[in-house]
Amino acid sequence: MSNLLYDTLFGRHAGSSRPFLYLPDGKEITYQAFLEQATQFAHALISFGLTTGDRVAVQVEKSPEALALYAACAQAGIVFLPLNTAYTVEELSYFVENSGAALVICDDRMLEGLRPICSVLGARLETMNADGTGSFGAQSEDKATSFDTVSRVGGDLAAFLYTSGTTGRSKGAMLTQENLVSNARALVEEWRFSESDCLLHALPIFHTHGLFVATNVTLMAGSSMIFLPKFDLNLVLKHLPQATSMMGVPTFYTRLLGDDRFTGARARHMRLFVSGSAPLLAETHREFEARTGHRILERYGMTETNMNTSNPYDGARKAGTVGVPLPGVDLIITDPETGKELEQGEIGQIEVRGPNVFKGYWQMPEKTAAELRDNGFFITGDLGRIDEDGYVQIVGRNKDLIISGGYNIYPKEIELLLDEQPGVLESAVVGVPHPDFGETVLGILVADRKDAIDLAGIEKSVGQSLARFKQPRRLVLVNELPRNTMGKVQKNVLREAYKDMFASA
Ligand code: MLC
Ligand code: AMP
Repeated sequence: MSNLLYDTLFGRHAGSSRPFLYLPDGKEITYQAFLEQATQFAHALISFGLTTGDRVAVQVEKSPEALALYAACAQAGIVFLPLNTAYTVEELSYFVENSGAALVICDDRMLEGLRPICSVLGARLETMNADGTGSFGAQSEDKATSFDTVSRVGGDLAAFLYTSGTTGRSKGAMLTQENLVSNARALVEEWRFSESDCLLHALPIFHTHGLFVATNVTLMAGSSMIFLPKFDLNLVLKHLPQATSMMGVPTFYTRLLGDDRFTGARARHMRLFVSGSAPLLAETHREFEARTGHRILERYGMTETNMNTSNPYDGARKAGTVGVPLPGVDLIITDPETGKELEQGEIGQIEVRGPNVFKGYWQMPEKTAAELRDNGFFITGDLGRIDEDGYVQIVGRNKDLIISGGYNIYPKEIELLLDEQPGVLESAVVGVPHPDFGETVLGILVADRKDAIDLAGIEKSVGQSLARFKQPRRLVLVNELPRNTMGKVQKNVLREAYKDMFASA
């Protein structure tokens, strides 16, 4: 049976004794061993009664087994739904319910919290821990290592990735097999990946960057990865000499530059450093080149579209730009009011079209229609311009979004929660510059003057509901929020007023 995603990324390596993953404890996993485990997992999924198109929600630590689950879903025609390990039970409940997941796989530490929700929603619950142990693996051990791959074509769904929205409700971006395969193919060519590459992988695998960029590129090229559980500076420095390439968010690069052990000698042998998910400061770009002789290759993408543009491998890598559209991707700049295409050089909203663009938001036809035009262009919500050489510059966002260390945070979700807290009349959440995370979350509160306001209590309560990375790093009390004549909160005024708050954090 043919299955575009499985055959192209995984099945082609059947029987290969080449290394796929190098783990920090010295263990090596060959492509063949990886695929055998994935196949056993595919059998387990089917034995639970899951069928083509069912969703599997997965909140597990980064591990080879977690990756094998992705392969298993591809092979069994099941939609893979990875979730940030920082999400609280409250946050997870929404994803499980909204996606209608038939199976939830979590770490032991989340089991008790998720049990009641899964029971109400009728979802099966299994566990998988960072070391691969857990009920899911235990039920897969005795399964066969061959499997009749479920037939799937390019337009069929491969994965859901949830992305927050300006209304505070997350949307499930439906990604097809063709979205993933076409993008991996383009990136392998553009970035010249081959079997001789070894990628230092320190990103999480529940987002586009670590899963569909880093991992899919490796699989497509048949190269290998040094698979670190997370970005740990010591481990990254230790393993860099064995790698040929690395992909990261800007925080990875500023952290490396902040460490004297990251010398030119340690990086010189590398072939490629890629940055994305958040703006890379031109200053970081220059400092990196001065230290290592390498120009970081910056690219631009998003959950709904995978990668859209990239600086060239061979040509000029321009600091402060995200390069040119990838082959097959159309990118235009339009007037946010009229939607009309603007002249080259003018600033407007970035729209993209191509085989990389998702199918829409799960069960949200109005939101899909608002962002995905009939002619196939997706309105990214980013503001930019195209320079005289055809390079795209991102100059801002047309959406109220904070990007902290590469994670997207929608202020609305946090404001809704802050507004519910005792003593709070209203709130505004803004992103302010942060030396490590690029931007960080600041909560500005107005007291209702009826109840006493307890900032520590609010922090605690918010901490129970929201993942740590979304929690305001600080709460500030003000008499009133600045508003324009229409009564709209002037977030730009707040951002300006507090821009130096974390300058020396
Ligand atoms: C962790 N914390 C964060 C955070 N990550 N806070 C704000 N922003 C973040 N990004 C919190 C933790 O809860 C903890 O809180 C403290 O910071 C330290 O936790 P840690 O586990 O030690 O994490 P740390 O090493 O600091 O993590 C930072 C990071 C990580 C930058 C290494 O966030 C990361 O790997 N980011 C990559 C995100 C990513 O993959 N994005 C791609 C999205 S896809 P406390 O209280 O203990 O301090 C996409 C499309 C595209 O955008 O174009 O790629
Ligand atoms: P996400 O929804 O998590 O996939 O994040 C996508 C958003 O990250 C984009 O819409 C951009 O705002 C931002 N982004 C990704 N890559 C870059 C980049 N290289 N420079 C600036 N912003 C970026």
